[in-house]
Amino acid sequence: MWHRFFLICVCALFFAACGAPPPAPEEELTRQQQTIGDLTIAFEGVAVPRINTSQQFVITLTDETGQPRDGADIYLDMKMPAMPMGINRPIAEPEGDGRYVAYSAYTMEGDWEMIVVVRLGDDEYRAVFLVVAVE
Ligand SMILES: [Cu+2]
Repeated sequence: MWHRFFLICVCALFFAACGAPPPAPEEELTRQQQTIGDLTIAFEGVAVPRINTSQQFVITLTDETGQPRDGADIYLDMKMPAMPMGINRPIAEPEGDGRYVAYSAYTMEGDWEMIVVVRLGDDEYRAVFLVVAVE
Protein backbone atom coordinates (compact mmCIF):
# COMPACT_ATOMS: atom_id res chain seq x y z
CA MET A 1 0.00 0.00 0.00
CA TRP A 2 2.76 2.47 0.94
CA HIS A 3 4.67 1.38 -2.06
CA ARG A 4 1.75 2.28 -4.29
CA PHE A 5 1.33 5.69 -2.63
CA PHE A 6 5.00 6.42 -3.17
CA LEU A 7 4.71 5.59 -6.84
CA ILE A 8 1.77 7.99 -7.27
CA CYS A 9 3.82 10.75 -5.61
CA VAL A 10 6.77 10.15 -7.87
CA CYS A 11 4.51 10.31 -10.92
CA ALA A 12 2.91 13.53 -9.70
CA LEU A 13 6.33 15.11 -9.17
CA PHE A 14 7.46 13.98 -12.57
CA PHE A 15 4.50 15.56 -14.32
CA ALA A 16 4.75 18.73 -12.27
CA ALA A 17 8.39 19.12 -13.26
CA CYS A 18 7.83 18.19 -16.89
CA GLY A 19 4.43 19.80 -17.44
CA ALA A 20 5.09 22.00 -20.44
CA PRO A 21 8.77 22.82 -20.65
CA PRO A 22 9.88 25.09 -23.49
CA PRO A 23 11.64 23.06 -26.15
CA ALA A 24 15.39 23.00 -25.67
CA PRO A 25 17.57 24.35 -28.47
CA GLU A 26 19.30 21.60 -30.38
CA GLU A 27 21.13 21.03 -33.61
CA GLU A 28 18.94 18.17 -34.73
CA LEU A 29 17.42 18.79 -38.15
CA THR A 30 13.81 18.63 -39.14
CA ARG A 31 12.65 17.85 -42.63
CA GLN A 32 9.12 18.73 -43.71
CA GLN A 33 7.65 18.54 -47.17
CA GLN A 34 4.59 19.53 -49.16
CA THR A 35 3.42 18.56 -52.60
CA ILE A 36 1.73 21.27 -54.63
CA GLY A 37 0.48 20.07 -57.99
CA ASP A 38 3.41 18.39 -59.74
CA LEU A 39 6.08 19.79 -57.42
CA THR A 40 7.26 18.53 -54.04
CA ILE A 41 8.97 21.13 -51.87
CA ALA A 42 11.04 19.92 -48.93
CA PHE A 43 12.31 22.21 -46.17
CA GLU A 44 15.17 21.27 -43.88
CA GLY A 45 16.52 23.29 -40.97
CA VAL A 46 17.37 23.03 -37.29
CA ALA A 47 14.37 21.49 -35.51
CA VAL A 48 14.41 23.85 -32.52
CA PRO A 49 16.49 26.84 -33.61
CA ARG A 50 17.97 29.42 -31.26
CA ILE A 51 17.18 33.05 -32.06
CA ASN A 52 19.79 35.44 -33.47
CA THR A 53 22.07 32.66 -34.68
CA SER A 54 22.82 31.98 -38.34
CA GLN A 55 20.58 29.26 -39.72
CA GLN A 56 20.95 27.22 -42.86
CA PHE A 57 17.80 26.27 -44.75
CA VAL A 58 17.89 23.59 -47.41
CA ILE A 59 15.07 23.48 -49.95
CA THR A 60 14.80 20.45 -52.20
CA LEU A 61 12.54 20.29 -55.24
CA THR A 62 11.40 17.10 -56.90
CA ASP A 63 8.88 16.51 -59.66
CA GLU A 64 6.04 14.00 -59.73
CA THR A 65 8.43 11.20 -60.70
CA GLY A 66 10.84 11.99 -57.86
CA GLN A 67 13.43 13.61 -60.12
CA PRO A 68 15.22 16.72 -58.80
CA ARG A 69 14.05 20.03 -60.28
CA ASP A 70 16.74 22.58 -61.02
CA GLY A 71 16.35 26.02 -62.58
CA ALA A 72 13.96 27.49 -60.02
CA ASP A 73 14.12 30.91 -58.39
CA ILE A 74 13.47 30.49 -54.67
CA TYR A 75 13.27 32.76 -51.70
CA LEU A 76 11.96 32.29 -48.19
CA ASP A 77 9.57 34.75 -46.59
CA MET A 78 9.99 34.47 -42.81
CA LYS A 79 6.93 35.68 -40.93
CA MET A 80 5.50 35.47 -37.45
CA PRO A 81 1.76 34.86 -37.68
CA ALA A 82 1.19 36.79 -34.43
CA MET A 83 2.72 40.12 -35.47
CA PRO A 84 4.47 42.08 -38.20
CA MET A 85 8.22 41.44 -37.96
CA GLY A 86 9.64 43.43 -40.86
CA ILE A 87 10.89 41.84 -44.05
CA ASN A 88 13.16 38.80 -43.82
CA ARG A 89 13.41 37.14 -47.23
CA PRO A 90 16.61 35.18 -47.78
CA ILE A 91 17.26 34.00 -51.33
CA ALA A 92 18.05 30.32 -51.80
CA GLU A 93 21.05 29.68 -54.03
CA PRO A 94 21.00 26.61 -56.30
CA GLU A 95 23.50 23.84 -55.52
CA GLY A 96 22.35 21.39 -58.20
CA ASP A 97 20.49 18.12 -57.81
CA GLY A 98 17.31 20.01 -56.88
CA ARG A 99 18.98 21.53 -53.80
CA TYR A 100 18.81 25.22 -52.90
CA VAL A 101 20.38 26.74 -49.79
CA ALA A 102 19.49 29.92 -47.91
CA TYR A 103 20.78 31.53 -44.71
CA SER A 104 19.11 33.82 -42.23
CA ALA A 105 18.29 34.11 -38.53
CA TYR A 106 15.16 34.03 -36.43
CA THR A 107 14.95 37.41 -34.70
CA MET A 108 12.43 36.52 -32.01
CA GLU A 109 11.34 33.48 -30.06
CA GLY A 110 7.98 31.95 -30.92
CA ASP A 111 6.09 30.63 -33.92
CA TRP A 112 7.44 31.35 -37.39
CA GLU A 113 5.95 30.66 -40.79
CA MET A 114 8.62 29.81 -43.32
CA ILE A 115 6.97 30.54 -46.64
CA VAL A 116 8.96 29.01 -49.46
CA VAL A 117 8.24 30.84 -52.71
CA VAL A 118 9.31 28.92 -55.81
CA ARG A 119 9.20 30.28 -59.35
CA LEU A 120 9.59 27.73 -62.10
CA GLY A 121 9.01 29.23 -65.52
CA ASP A 122 5.60 30.91 -65.40
CA ASP A 123 4.47 28.95 -62.35
CA GLU A 124 4.70 30.08 -58.74
CA TYR A 125 4.42 27.69 -55.81
CA ARG A 126 4.16 28.59 -52.13
CA ALA A 127 4.67 26.11 -49.32
CA VAL A 128 4.41 27.10 -45.64
CA PHE A 129 6.43 25.32 -42.96
CA LEU A 130 6.08 26.02 -39.24
CA VAL A 131 9.10 26.44 -36.97
CA VAL A 132 9.26 27.41 -33.28
CA ALA A 133 12.34 29.41 -32.37
CA VAL A 134 13.61 29.59 -28.79
CA GLU A 135 15.84 31.95 -26.83
CU1 LIG B 1 7.74 38.58 -33.37
